[in-house]
Amino acid sequence: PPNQRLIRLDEIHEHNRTADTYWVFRGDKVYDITDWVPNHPGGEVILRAAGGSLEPYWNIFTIHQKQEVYDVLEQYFIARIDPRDLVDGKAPTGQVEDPFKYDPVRDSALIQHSERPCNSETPESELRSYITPTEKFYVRNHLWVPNLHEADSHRLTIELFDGEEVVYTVADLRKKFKEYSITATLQCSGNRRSHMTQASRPTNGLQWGVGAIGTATWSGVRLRDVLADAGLDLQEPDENIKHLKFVGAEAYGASIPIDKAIDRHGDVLLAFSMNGQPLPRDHGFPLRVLVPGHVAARSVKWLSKIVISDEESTSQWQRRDYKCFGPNVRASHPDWDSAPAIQETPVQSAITSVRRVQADQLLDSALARVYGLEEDSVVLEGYAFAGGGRHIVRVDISPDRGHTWLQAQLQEDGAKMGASGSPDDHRAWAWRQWRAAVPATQVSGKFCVKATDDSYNVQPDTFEPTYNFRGNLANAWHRVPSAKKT
Ligand code: MTE
Ligand code: MO
Repeated sequence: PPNQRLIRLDEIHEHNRTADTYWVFRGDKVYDITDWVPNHPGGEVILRAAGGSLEPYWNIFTIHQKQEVYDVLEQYFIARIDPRDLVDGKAPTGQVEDPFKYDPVRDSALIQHSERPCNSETPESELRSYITPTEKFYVRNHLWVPNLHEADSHRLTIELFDGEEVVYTVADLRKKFKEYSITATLQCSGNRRSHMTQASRPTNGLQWGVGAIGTATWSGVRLRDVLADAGLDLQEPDENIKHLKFVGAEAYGASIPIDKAIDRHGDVLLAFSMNGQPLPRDHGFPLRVLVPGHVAARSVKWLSKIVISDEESTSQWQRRDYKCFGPNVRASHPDWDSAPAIQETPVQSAITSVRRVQADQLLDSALARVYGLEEDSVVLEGYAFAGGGRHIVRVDISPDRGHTWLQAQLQEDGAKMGASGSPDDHRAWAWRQWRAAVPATQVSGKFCVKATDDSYNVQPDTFEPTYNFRGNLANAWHRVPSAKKT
């Protein structure tokens, strides 16, 4: 039978990532995974295992240790390993380099949800400044931080629709194109997921609080300028071009619709600095995409390749994880393709501080005047953010679980104008900070906050109607116990 073919380890090693066909082994079985690579939900990271054993990687990415994955692998079985190369019936797996070994040291003030990969949120105290301090900006890594240390020589490849490739170094980008700055909020799709879980049912994913969001001034070159230079006709792009795929150096990938990428008011940047400094390694050094108004998952860090395409990125982060299904849909049976990938995000708000202030200490007299306060009061602070460039027009606060409401004071809009440079085109790419105060005697039960954007989109009052098993886009009213002190 054909399955009796035996292969020596040396021959397997030759089918590594530099070869035309990729082989891997597990136990004493050999698989030719060449045809699987384009379909691998985690992208080309799978090539790290080519020519050797899958097992060390599956020990790092334990998500693979399930029947569904074993079944996929079995389809690519080609042979067994020659018994001369086996010890106790298995081939030696060898040592692999720890991919996390180049991860940077992080600020100890960040609230860590996982270490490898690093997922850490901004503490509430740091969410109250308009620009989030760079070292306190939340970090959301699906994999490791790639070992990139040279900014100038880092290469970005742009694959045009006909397959032709144009390469720019970061130094080329700086030299050739005008630099723009935009102030934009990045919000993870999972921000406030823990609130959905607590109010409704369990969700898959990191249980973020209010801090998987932050605002920075990003500088770089306009993506549309670079695309035009590379050869894309911005006025009349080929009608089959639908998406722009972004590939990160560590293997993460995502895409955005071509319209957003080439919109002169879309302000999509290839950014190399954050708050006036080179991007920190955790935030994409030396180059990241910044897609303002869209879920942060599309702002691909450590950008190494852009593909002009007729289809979305095939990564799991485009085709699976960042989608919302109905409240009834179970994690085990989603029809992944039935829901669109999240791009622009819905309106969001959160309370980041609740402070009781004595009548004689109403330090902020402006706030006391606005609200006519003369007695002991509670001062609330927070943020509100609308996706898609929509402005926040109002933030409502309830001191009594939603029975009565008052309007918060929106703090100054500290955003620099969009990359288009005209104040008339100023899209709201960044959050608004807000403050409110209520007499302590009016407080009963929980505080609630909800925001309204300039399309009159509002937040749902409870989580149940928008519950989804992935816990994405958790934006129901934020409720905070009135007893809580910050
Ligand atoms: N880009 C790469 N290359 N790898 C990643 O893991 N995570 C995405 C996005 N871009 C990610 C990435 C997600 S889900 C989010 S929320 C943001 O980066 C987080 O950006 P930050 O870590 O700079 O806050
Ligand atoms: Mo995210």
